[in-house]
Amino acid sequence: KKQRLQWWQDARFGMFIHWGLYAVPAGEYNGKDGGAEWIMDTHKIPTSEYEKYAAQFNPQKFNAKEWVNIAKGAGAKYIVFTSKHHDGFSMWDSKITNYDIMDATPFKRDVIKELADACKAAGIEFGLYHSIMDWHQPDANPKQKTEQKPDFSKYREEYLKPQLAELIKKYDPAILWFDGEWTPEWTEEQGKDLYNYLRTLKPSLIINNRIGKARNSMAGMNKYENAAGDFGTPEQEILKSNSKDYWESCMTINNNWGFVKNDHNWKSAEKLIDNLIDVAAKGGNYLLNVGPDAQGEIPEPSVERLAEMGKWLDINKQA
Ligand code: FUL
Repeated sequence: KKQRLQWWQDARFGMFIHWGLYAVPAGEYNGKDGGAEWIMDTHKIPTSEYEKYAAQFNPQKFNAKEWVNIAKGAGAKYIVFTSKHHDGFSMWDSKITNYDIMDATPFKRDVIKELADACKAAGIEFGLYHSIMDWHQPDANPKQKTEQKPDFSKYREEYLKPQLAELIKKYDPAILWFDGEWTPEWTEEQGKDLYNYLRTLKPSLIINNRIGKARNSMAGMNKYENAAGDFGTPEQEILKSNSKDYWESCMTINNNWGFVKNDHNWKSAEKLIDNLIDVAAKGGNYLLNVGPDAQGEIPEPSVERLAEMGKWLDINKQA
């Protein structure tokens, strides 16, 4: 494990990207504020209603090279991009569903392919965030009011796993970053099985602890030993002291992960640099998030701050 995780630990700094259909409503539904990537749940938007955002998703300004340059300029050594968030929408050309960027949007470009290629060209490692919980798949959704009883094992075997195999085969990600593991049907045993399965598909894969059930809430480190996954995932917080376990703090630059047009609460560049130093000093990684808008652009305040972080890192490399 030490050898497998070496590059990741040395990297120290990554850029998280939350991008999906939720960039279209941008934190507002029927004149009411609230919810970013959670907007479907926040406003209890019915599936058939939420699906309509796909027809509006046409980010003409999307440019994978530009995003990767922003990450590289910031000093980030890897990117983690949302292949599928809780809303269930697939951001790549998936053969397993039509609820994806190629079949359901007028954009019809495989952004994961473009990002994976751009990362490769730039020498940046590429990772994918993938939600186990899925509000769109009837079989994954215990609350879904359909005639048929949801069959979670069907979702797991015939949808979740084939999609992950597809992602590995097509885009060769270095990291899989799971989430939504708290969905009630998911168990530690299923997490371990999935972990083993994915590592047989790609032995060098690095996988976070949210593939299993050991995460201790937002503090993110494991509640018990021998849990599934390779590293802990504190969310919006930094460990109080060094840990013998591998860990990565993920954090937003403003208040939200997904794009919210009224969220202007940007952390200062000083604060972000401070956080990076704090995390690195305690042996962790810092995964800093951006939420591109519906046009495909990373908000300018994020771009500015990331550039300042890069400048600071450059100066201190030479010192
Ligand atoms: C959380 C998710 O529910 C958020 O939407 C976000 O993706 C964050 C990184 O993880 O648990």
